[in-house]
This record gives sequence, C-alpha cells and structure tokens, in this order.
Amino acid sequence: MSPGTKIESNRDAEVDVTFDAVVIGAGFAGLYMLHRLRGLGLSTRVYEAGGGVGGTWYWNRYPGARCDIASMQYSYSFSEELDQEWNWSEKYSPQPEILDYANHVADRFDLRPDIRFDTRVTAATFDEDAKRWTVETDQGDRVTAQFCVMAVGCLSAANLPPFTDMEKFEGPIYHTGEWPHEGVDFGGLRVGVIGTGSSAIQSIPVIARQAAALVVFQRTPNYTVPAWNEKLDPEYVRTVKAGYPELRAKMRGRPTGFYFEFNAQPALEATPEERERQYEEAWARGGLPFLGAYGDLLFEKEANDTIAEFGRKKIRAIVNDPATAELLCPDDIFGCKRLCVDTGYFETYNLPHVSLVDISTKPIERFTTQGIVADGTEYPVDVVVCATGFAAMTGSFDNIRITGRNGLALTEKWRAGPRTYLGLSSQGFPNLFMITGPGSPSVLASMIQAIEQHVDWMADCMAHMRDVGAQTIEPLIAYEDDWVEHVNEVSKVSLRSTCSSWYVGANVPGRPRVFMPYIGGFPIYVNKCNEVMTNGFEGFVLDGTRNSDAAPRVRLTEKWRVPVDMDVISPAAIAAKRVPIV
Ligand code: N01
Repeated sequence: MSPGTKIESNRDAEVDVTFDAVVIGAGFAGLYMLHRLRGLGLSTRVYEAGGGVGGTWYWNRYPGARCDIASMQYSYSFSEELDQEWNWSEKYSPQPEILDYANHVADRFDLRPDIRFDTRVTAATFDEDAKRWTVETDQGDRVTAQFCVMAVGCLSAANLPPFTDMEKFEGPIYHTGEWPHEGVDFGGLRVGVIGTGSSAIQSIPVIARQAAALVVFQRTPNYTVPAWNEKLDPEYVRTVKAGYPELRAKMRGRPTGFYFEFNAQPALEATPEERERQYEEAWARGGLPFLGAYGDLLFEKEANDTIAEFGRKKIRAIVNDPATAELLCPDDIFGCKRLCVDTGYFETYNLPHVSLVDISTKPIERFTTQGIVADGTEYPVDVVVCATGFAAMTGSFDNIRITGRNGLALTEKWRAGPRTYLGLSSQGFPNLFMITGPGSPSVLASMIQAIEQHVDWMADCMAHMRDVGAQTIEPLIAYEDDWVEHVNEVSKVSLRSTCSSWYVGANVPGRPRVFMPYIGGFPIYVNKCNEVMTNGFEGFVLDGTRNSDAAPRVRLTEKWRVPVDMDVISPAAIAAKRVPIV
C-alpha cells in the first residue's frame, strides 16, 4: 500500500462498543501505543483524522519537508529487527521516506486492523460512575474505554491567521501543515509565502526553483544553520547498525534525547579568535548541533550575543543585497525560537525573481482577489502558502471537547496554561494519558525518543493497574502543582523562556504565555519518571486497588533509566548553566 492511501470509507459507526483503551492519533505515538497495548492483551481502538498513519509526516507534505534530527537517530528503538532491516538514504530524511517508515511499521506489526482512519475524535467524556471514558467521533462512533490516550501530537493544530478579506482571494491558499496529497505545481506561478519559520525556510528554496516569482512576507527573521544534507554512505550505515544499542543508550543520556558532539566550555571564557574557530567548525558540521559549540549559549545573554553575531555575519556574507541581508538578520537571542536547519535558504534571496517584504511593523493589511496588501502596496500573487505554524502543544487538545470529573472541561482547567503532572496526565482527568504532553521534554527532545519513553511508562503503568486491580489512576493536585512550578522555574534558567515563540504560546494571539515543554533535560526527566514508578506511583492515586503490595513492574520503563556513570547531564550542570540544549 502506498503511503497516505485511504483504506477506510463508508464503514459503519461503532456505537456502544467497549474497549480497554482508545488511542487518539496514529502518528508515531499512536502506533507504538497500539503495539504496546496489544502486547498487554488490551483491546484497543485507534481513531485517526487522516487517511493514513504517520501524523506530522502524513500532513506536512510541503516541498522540502525533512527532519532536522539525523536519520540514524530519528526512528523507534523498541525493535532491534526493525533497526536492522530499515535503511535511511540521506543524512536528514525527507518527509516521504519518514512516511514510508511509518507505513512500514504499521504493516510490519500489523497495526492497521485496529485503526479507524478518516475519523476525527470530537469529544471524550469521563463517566464517574462507570469510571470509563466515552469517546465520540465525527463519523458517529460512540465507544467507551477504561483508558483514553492522547497521541495527538505537539505541532498538529494548524494556525491559519484570519487575514482580512482572505476569502476574496481567487487563487488557492495552502497551509504547510495541511498540504494537498497530490502536491502543488508552482510552475509559471507567482507565489506568496507568509512566514519564515522552519516550514517556510525549508519550502522557500524549493518553491523558488519552480515559481515564476516568489514574494516572502516576513514578520520576524529567523536564525538558520545549513543542514549539509547528503546521501548516507552504506559503510557508515553498517557501522551505526552494528552499534545501535550503544548509540541509543548515548542518545538517552543527552538533554535532547539525541546524540552529537558538544563542547560544555563557556563561550565567554574563550578568546574571540577561539570562538570564531569553534563557530566555523560547528557551522561546517551544520544542523542543530551548531548550538553545541559552547555550553552557556542558551543561558548567558553575553555568550549568546557572540553566536548571534556570527549568525548575522554568515547572512551578510551569503545575501548579495545589503538591504535584504539586514532584513534577514534577526536581532534576538540565537536559538531562542526553535533553530531552523536549511538547504540554500539565504542563497534563495539572491535569485532575481525572489523578494522579501518586511511586515514586522505593519502587518499584512488584507487580501485582494489577486494578491496581498502590505504597507499600502499590493503584491500580485496567484497562490498563497501560509507557513504560519501551529497552536503548539495544547492546540490539538483544545480541538477535542475533553470533560473530566465533575464536568470539568480541560480547556477550562488549562485556561491560564496547561497543568499536568510530568506531562503524563492532569488531575481531574483519571486514566487520560498524554503522550509528550505539556510539562514533558517533548519538543525539546528528539520526538520519537520522547514518545517511546512515555508509551513505555504508560504501558507499565497499565500493566501494574491490572496487577493490583486498580480502576483509575490520577495525579494528586499537590504533586501536579509542584511539577508545574518546577517546569516554570527550570524554564527561567534558559534564555528560551524570554522570547515570543510557540514554546510559550506567543505565536497565536490570545493564548496564555507559559513555557510549555520541560527544559530540564531528557535524562533528568526520565529518571524522575522511573523514580515515581518505582516508588509505587508516587504522586498518583490508584483507585480501587485490591492488591496494594504488588510492586510495579518496570520492565519497559527500566530500559530508559540512564546509568549514573554515563555521560549524563546532571541537575548540577544545569544549575551551573553548562548544558547545550538545542
Ligand atoms: O511554524 P513557526 P513552522 N502574520 O511557528 C509567521 C517544527 N518543524 O511550521 O515569528 C504574519 O515556527 C511567524 O512569524 P513570527 C519545528 O519545531 C520542524 O515553521 O511569529 N506572519 C513565523 O515566521 C518548528 O519550530 C521541521 O513573528 C505570521 C511563521 O509564520 C515548528 O515545527 C520542519 C503570522 C511560523 O513559524 C513550527 O514550524 C518544520 C501572521 N499573522 C517544522 N502568524 C523540521 O524537522 C504567524 N506568522 C526541520
């Protein structure tokens, strides 16, 4: 079956059917959760809004879409056979290959029969008497389950700003996160791209190669580092595969959940000449590890100024027109927003048919039938691409009516920002699990690593609940409050909390400003999760427990424990501000 093929249509709605678990989403989180639940013998239904598996990689089919984590690390680690049989072709995988991988996993582990595609969950409601969740979909399904698992993704609710008179525009308007499956032929067309985040920076060079004219509307310039993408050498692939378990262990010891060489020394203790050499070497390696040039770059503004100036120097060296180069130079913290990784982005502005429009002080005024008006000038375009990002972390939760105990709506509880215990669940919503939920490392770690660790913890938790006869698990409010406070406190250590990024919800008007992911580092977080489990689910209430003496079975969770003698980033290192977090 080719990726994205629709396999479900005209099915009968499932009404009054009961499952042990319902999983919402069939991206990498939902697929692995289903696999684990099956292993526990739990009956499971997965509902997926898309026509196929893959989540992010199913929807984000825009030209140039590719991963910014090295291919050999951006994959599941749960199956040694899967590791050995799958072959990545490039240093950074293109979207179609990652989608192929998701489809391969779905087929290899025979996951499709339990997934209902083209089905969007509309509501999940906790029934206190039955201690079960009722889940409803836009296809008329109404099923109940003991567990409801949110596998909805962190960057999956598209943000399409309501530009004035948008509906009057006569050409097509696309969002990068909801790209048409048949692709878009820009040949001979005048294209307008709104936004200069990761999606824009990846797609602009590719669109420019096809379009007759390209106008980029930029609200905030972004730092980006070259990917230096290349075909993978088969010999390198063989070497990595021979030592995959060791590589996976090294990845788990890193704050980001992926492995790269870094220099923990402070930039401010190096001479300007040493720094220049170090930055040049890191630039030559490229990608997100560029931020590993020094350990204090995201902690000390003065240190960050040095790498920011290096970044601007590169832009000025690449872009021929000085005025355009200046517009492209960010003046904020380097790496404060998610660092972008590109192939030929700044070079694109040297092409005669590409232009940049600064909308930083005067936003887009309106659309017309044939173009976009900014600062009184109409820019004629045939097609508009909105690379305007996502309502991150909580957007996909907001899109489902989730109601917990006492009729409490999750949107209401999270009105001032998400509140969770360990990013795993939220008080008042028993048995509702959140894979890579707000308050966990999630988007600050390599996503597949973060997903697997959460799923393994949840599967062990459910196995334990079965062992002891518990009907529900729910965090205690005091532990949840402490965790939320800790997540906030840790975020203040990093310069990342200071700018208006999607990490803090600032990219979408009206959202509360809260630093949502946990920035304390993946291994510290993992060890905390393990400790909570081995301490008998400390901070959680297990209701209905019959056999409270049974020790938690930490089979899967144990895999994630980071040995103390490893290259672990300790809390002391974070306190000393010597940790490259990318
Ligand atoms: O979204 P973004 P994205 N008028 O929010 C602009 C991951 N990802 O889809 O900066 C005009 O970063 C907005 O301007 P500003 C990755 O984690 C990974 O690009 O808010 N402009 C910004 O320029 C990434 O960080 C990969 O001032 C408006 C842009 O739109 C995350 O997804 C690839 C506007 C949105 O940028 C999101 O990236 C792609 C308005 N009203 C994405 N509203 C890789 O793995 C927004 N903008 C490589």
